Amino acid sequence: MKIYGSFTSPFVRHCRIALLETDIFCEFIEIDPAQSAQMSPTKKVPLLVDGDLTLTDSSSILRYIREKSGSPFLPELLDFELFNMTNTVMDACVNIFYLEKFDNITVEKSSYLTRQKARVLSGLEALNEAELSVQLPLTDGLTRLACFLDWGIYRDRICLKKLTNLTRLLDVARTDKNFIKTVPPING
Ligand SMILES: N[C@@H](CCC(=O)N[C@@H](CS)C(=O)NCC(=O)O)C(=O)O
Repeated sequence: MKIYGSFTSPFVRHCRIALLETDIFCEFIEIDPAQSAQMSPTKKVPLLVDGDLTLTDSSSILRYIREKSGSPFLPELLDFELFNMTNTVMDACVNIFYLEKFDNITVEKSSYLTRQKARVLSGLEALNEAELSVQLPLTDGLTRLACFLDWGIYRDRICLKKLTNLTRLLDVARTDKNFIKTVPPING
């Protein structure tokens, strides 16, 4: 089994954490955006290949990893909602990041990006107000959110100053050995 990705992507990080938690052997192959554009029809990472099976989204990859190790994937409705809402907010944030990085299009220059930014802010507030039961091991909904928060801070995209529940979640996640092992590299 091989997983293709980057060491900075929060979507890839969640898969790497799941692999470490389940002890499933999977070779990690680092690829850049040009390679992912060639290898995956979605032109995104992560990408998992296991024999004839190709999975192009972190959600299906996580389900495959969890089920292979005998655990259900996101069995609780509210944890599933947390996972999905985090994905929506994270996609918006990643979008803003890429447009700025590759095309120098900033939020101020685009009304759609202004909407994306508002989505990130209102999403973070709602996530902060959700009643999260934070303890290790984190559920997949909480792991998803922690990967997003850590990436957002790493890329200087979010501020958690007034978001105390999210700060607490990240503090707990940062004590987890697999979260620590998958921390994004400096200058990544
Ligand atoms: N829905 C996808 C999203 C993955 C994603 O957005 N990956 C980013 C890296 S963080 C990417 O490869 N982006 C490349 C691009 O947008 O061209 C998943 O969950 O796997």
